[in-house]
Amino acid sequence: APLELAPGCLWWRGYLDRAAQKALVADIREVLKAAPLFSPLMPRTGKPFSVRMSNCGPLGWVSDESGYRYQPHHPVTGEPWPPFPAALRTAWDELAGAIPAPQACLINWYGPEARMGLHQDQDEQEFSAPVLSLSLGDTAIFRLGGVERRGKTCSIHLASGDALLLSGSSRLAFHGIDRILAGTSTLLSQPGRINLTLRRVHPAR
Ligand code: MD3
Ligand code: FE
Repeated sequence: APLELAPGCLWWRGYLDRAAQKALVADIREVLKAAPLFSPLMPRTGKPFSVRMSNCGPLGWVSDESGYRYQPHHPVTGEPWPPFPAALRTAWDELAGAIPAPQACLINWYGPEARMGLHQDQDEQEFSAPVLSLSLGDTAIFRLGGVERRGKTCSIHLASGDALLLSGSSRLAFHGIDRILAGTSTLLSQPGRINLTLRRVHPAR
């Protein structure tokens, strides 16, 4: 059974076993052959994020000097994003329940020094659908706050195989990755972490 970290924030530790984690990493490596990791740039400053990214599914999240958005093609190759691996749809169906299909899966690649500052996910037009996150590789120190930037926060260690579902009042909570604990997992052939976030971008009807 999951742990409820905050209203609407459910945490399944070890949701994927080691074999399922390995199979999913193999799926993601195939996706990345077709849609290579790119370095998104921050709007306005044009500074690169320390996290590299790619996507699969009909839509993908991108960022550059003109802003954040979802688009159907890779910003560098111009190719459509590869389809979702079947395992991602299975995880969505099991954990998010009988709700409209996800439209985007953002793939975040963290090297040992990468981090992600406290932010809200507000680039979707559908906030009533949950976001589902799956973690692979090295453990991350994840921080979850409230819907206001200055509110209290709590931290958990997100380990390889963990799933986190954000719905209800947690959907617009501030969150970030303070740091990666390099060397805590042997899943990937190098130090680092992959985070997958499955999202609905547009309302279903
Ligand atoms: C809480 N990713 O891609 S995953 C992101 O580990 C993002 O790469 C982090 O924040 C990562 O936007 C955190 C957990 C997560 C994902 C989406 C959320 C937590 C969230 C949306 C709302 C609230
Ligand atoms: Fe986020």
